[in-house]
Amino acid sequence: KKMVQWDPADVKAELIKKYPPKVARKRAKQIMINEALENETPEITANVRTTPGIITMRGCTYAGCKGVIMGPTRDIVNLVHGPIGCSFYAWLTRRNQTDAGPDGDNFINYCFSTDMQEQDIIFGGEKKLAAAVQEIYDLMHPKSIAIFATCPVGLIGDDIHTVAKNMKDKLGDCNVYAFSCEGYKGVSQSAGHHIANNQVFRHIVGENDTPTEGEFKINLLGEYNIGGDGFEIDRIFKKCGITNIATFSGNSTYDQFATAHQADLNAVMCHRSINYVADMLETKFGIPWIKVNFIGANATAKSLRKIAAYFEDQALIDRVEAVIKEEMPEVETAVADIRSRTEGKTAMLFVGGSRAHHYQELFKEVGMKIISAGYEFAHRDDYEGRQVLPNLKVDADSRNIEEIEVEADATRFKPRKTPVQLVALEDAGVKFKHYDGLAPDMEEGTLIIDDLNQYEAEKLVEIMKPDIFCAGIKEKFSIMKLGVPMKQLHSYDSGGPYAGFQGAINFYHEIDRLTSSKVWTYLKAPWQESPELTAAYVWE
Ligand code: CFN
Ligand code: HCA
Repeated sequence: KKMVQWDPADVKAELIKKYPPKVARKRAKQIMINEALENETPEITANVRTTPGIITMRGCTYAGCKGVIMGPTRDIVNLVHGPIGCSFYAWLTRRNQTDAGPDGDNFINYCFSTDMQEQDIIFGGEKKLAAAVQEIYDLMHPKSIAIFATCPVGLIGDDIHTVAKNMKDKLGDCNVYAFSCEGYKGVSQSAGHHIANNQVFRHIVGENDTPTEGEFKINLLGEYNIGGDGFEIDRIFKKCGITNIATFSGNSTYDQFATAHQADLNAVMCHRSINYVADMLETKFGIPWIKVNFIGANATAKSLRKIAAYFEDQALIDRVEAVIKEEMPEVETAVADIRSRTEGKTAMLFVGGSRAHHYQELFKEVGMKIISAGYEFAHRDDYEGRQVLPNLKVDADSRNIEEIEVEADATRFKPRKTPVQLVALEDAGVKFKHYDGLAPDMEEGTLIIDDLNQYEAEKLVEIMKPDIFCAGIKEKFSIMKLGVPMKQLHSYDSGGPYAGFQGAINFYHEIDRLTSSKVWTYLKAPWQESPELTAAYVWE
């Protein structure tokens, strides 16, 4: 096995060498060499605009709102108001699975769009939108219709919220609401999460007071059932006797959201995408939240124990221990089988806003090292592992939330605080939530890179030669062409589930298969086989 040693400072210098000075200065702040973890969290710039011209890995605000948060709901009809491309290219791309049972509504396979044309852009699209809502109602009779604006709608100023309200009044038994989630609204998907969370809370949560059954009632926040992850987590909850009232939003229903205020505890899986709902549920309904992670077998066991500990019920604590004891032997057998092949191998993870962190657990369980990782759009708190509670103003009697800033401020935590100062602030009454962050969990000397782009991804792989690179579909083939195995951690390629105990076993086997395959050694570019072709292929 090769042992390439690099100086992280050299790698960083190499990554930004080609940029114009201004761009290089900006990128330098988003590339961090991890350091002094116990005493101080190193600083990284995050959640800022991508420099035009750079091919970012990010998606848009509409992707975050419609695709990520609302997409996985199964009985709410998601209607996209905009040109058909916005809808078509987002149609069934996220592998969020559903199971509606024999009688449940499931609209997930459909693609609903107002198909705006030039004439709608010129004369306005509100009438067309109202007609589309009526058509959906007549055809499907859903409990609820959600409307999503794409870029042109914001530019021409269609009042989608008034259309939604009028249609809700007209239809009577169908809750209709709208999301101003035009793609350009923020610097990434992240603004879309925020817009979605606010509207779900304002229009749905608390709408249904029919009592829910169950002794230990929780909501699972920030789990989107990609590749069936949510099914595996629900299987484990059920075994433990924990009732999951609502998952936000994998395989979820309108009524799950509407009854979510009846839970005793919120377990937050992907903090980045859903922290807003967690905070609002705490502020308005007094439901506390804890951070969990079901990616990794040990992380799963730890999260179950955390939930059980919250309820302080001995029978539940014992049951959770029994479930862990029953599930772990199969996990341990799988690790013992493959660890001899995976031990010491290296991985890079560049994904969204939480998986670049959560998946490190799974790699560590099979003895692999993470040499570089980063988020596409996370905020500084996700890197650093703490959150300042937003100053939410929720009116106790009505559902009015004073809009909190949609565009989070990258300078929110400046001047930087050391943990000692943070504790002092807490003592002084400033409320913080602490949870694991990516930087404190990574080793010293590793490279943490925010909003990695196509150019840097290839450079990084060329220099550091990881045994596996994890990212999304846009990166997949350029990395494979470099002869490095690539695993998609968004869609899981065609695999999954990877959450929970069974998911962990699936993932170990997948990583073993990818990193132990000899196929990569057969892959040679034409200019590597015939150096005389170099001039024709490599032009730099
Ligand atoms: S399922 Fe989640 S786990 S919701 Fe978020 S931050 Fe995206 S769609 Mo892609 S895979 Fe990714 Fe996370 Fe949370 Fe998914 S890491 S980028 S917006 N994400
Ligand atoms: C999105 C969704 C995405 C994209 C995945 C990818 C997802 O950001 O619009 O780039 O492979 O998980 O489906 O993050």
